[in-house]
Amino acid sequence: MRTGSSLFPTYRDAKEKVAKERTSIIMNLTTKSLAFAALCLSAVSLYAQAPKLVPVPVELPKPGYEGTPANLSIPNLEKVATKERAPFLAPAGVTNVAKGKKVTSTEKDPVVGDLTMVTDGDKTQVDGNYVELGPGVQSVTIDLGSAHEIYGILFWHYFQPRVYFCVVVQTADNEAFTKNLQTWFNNDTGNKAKQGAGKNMNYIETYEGKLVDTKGVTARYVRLYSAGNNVNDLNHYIEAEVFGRPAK
Ligand SMILES: [Ca+2]
Repeated sequence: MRTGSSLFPTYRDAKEKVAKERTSIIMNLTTKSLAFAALCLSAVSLYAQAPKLVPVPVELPKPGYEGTPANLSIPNLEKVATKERAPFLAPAGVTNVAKGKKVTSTEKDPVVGDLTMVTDGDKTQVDGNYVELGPGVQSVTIDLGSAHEIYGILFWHYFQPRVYFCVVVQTADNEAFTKNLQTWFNNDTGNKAKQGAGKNMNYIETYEGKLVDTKGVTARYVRLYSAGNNVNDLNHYIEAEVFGRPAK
C-alpha cells in the first residue's frame, strides 16, 4: 500500500539520483579535461625537447660549365633538377666538420692535384681545381678526428656535367670500416666497388654537388667511392663536405 510518506522519499530519491548523475557527468568531464590538458602538456614538452632544425650552412660555388651534354646516354640516370635544391635541415650548430681534415685514398700518388684538395674548402668550379685519382675503383676517406653526429655529406667530383659511376657513400667508426659501417648512397648497381649492389640512380654533376642524407649517424670516418666517369676511367674530387657536430 502506498502512502504519502513513501511517495516523498521516492521523489527525494529521484532528485538525489539526478544530482548524483550530474556530479558523475561533471566529474567525468573534469577527468577528461584533465587528461586532455595532460596530453597537451606532454605534447608541448615533446615539442620543447625536439631539436630545432635549421638549414645547414651550405655555401654553393658559382656554376661552372652547366647544362646537359646531348650525347649523355646512361642507364638509370636521374632527371636534371629544374630548380635549386631545397635547404637541408639539421640541428642548429651543425657545420662542415670535414674542412681541413685528413684525407687518405686508395690512390697513393695522385697525378693531378693532391688529397688535401678534397677538404681544403675550395670548391671553385674551374679546370684543375681537383685531385685526380687513377682509373677504376678508387675511394677517398676523411678522418674527422673524433666521433661526430653526421647529418649530411656533400661532394663535388667535377666542374662539368659528367656522370661518375659506382658512387658509394659510407660512414664508420674505424679506419678499416669494419665497425658500425653504414652505406648512405650507392648507385653501383653492378657491385663493381664490392660494397654491395646499390639501388640509387646515376646523376649528373652540377655546381650544387651531391648531398646525401646521413640521418645524424655517429661516426668518425667518411668514405666516398667512384669508378670512372662517362668521359674517361679516371676519378676526381673538387671538394667533400660533412655536415655534423662533435658527438656527445
Ligand atoms: Ca677543394
